[in-house]
Amino acid sequence: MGHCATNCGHSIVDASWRNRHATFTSASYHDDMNPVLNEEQRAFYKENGWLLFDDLLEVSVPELQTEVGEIASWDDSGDWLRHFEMTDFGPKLARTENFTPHSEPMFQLLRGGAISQVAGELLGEDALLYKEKINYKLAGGAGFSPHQDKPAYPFVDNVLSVMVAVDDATIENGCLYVVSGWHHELLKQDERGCLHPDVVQELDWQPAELRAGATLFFHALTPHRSGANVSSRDRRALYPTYNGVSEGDLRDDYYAAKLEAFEDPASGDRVRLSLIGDFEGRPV
Ligand SMILES: O=C(O)CCC(=O)C(=O)O
Repeated sequence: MGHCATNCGHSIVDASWRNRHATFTSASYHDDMNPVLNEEQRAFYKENGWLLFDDLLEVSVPELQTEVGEIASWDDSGDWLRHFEMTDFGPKLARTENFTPHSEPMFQLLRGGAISQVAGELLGEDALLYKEKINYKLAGGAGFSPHQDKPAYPFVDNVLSVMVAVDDATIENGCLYVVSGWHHELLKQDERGCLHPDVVQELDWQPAELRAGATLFFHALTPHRSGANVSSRDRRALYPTYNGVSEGDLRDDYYAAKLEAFEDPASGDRVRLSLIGDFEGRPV
């Protein structure tokens, strides 16, 4: 996954083992002079609320998978967040958040590369990394109820979500389903902050089966959902979220708000991963 800036010959993956507790703090912005998107791609996103790239990443799929495996092995000794779910096969890791300050490969991939460049072009201004998560959806892992992301993102309006497929995502292992062209307003919600059943049944849900390494950009108002992983293969996915620079760097505010909300332990049949109740997994 690239090499050290000093050109010392060590891969950054190796360096990240040594620097696990180092923090990476600077942000980088997009390059106005060298846009990635053409007019057709911009128009497609504007009309549909999503845009897919098969081959945008600067890293190979094995490199991406190695770093995600490394992050999954972290314990609770840092300020990253880990969430677990109960499955028919026992407790499993469901999500890690706030890992770019501790993973140089992820820091470079999500804050300085083509993903943040395209995010900036779609936002219409420089993109700041608002938050990042890995949803593991290991074999037996639960799905996500139909929702729009926007209600889960306080403090920001010009915001978009991205999914990077770490493993192939299929209908059987719980790929996303998205609705095209419904990204212009907040739709009617239920008591969990997810889409109301009346709305859900009206929408045209299309599966987004993605090859590992594919990158899907989608508007924070684009309705989406996903099924459980009923296969025997894991379906890991990386989700960075970006906001426009004019709203400021609100990452610390977001994580403070999340920690405060999570001080009140959730009760009921669902484990909480987010500021809305979209995750259908069971508490451990
Ligand atoms: O990873 C998935 O299956 C869906 C995730 C999702 O919709 C979310 O985290 O908001």
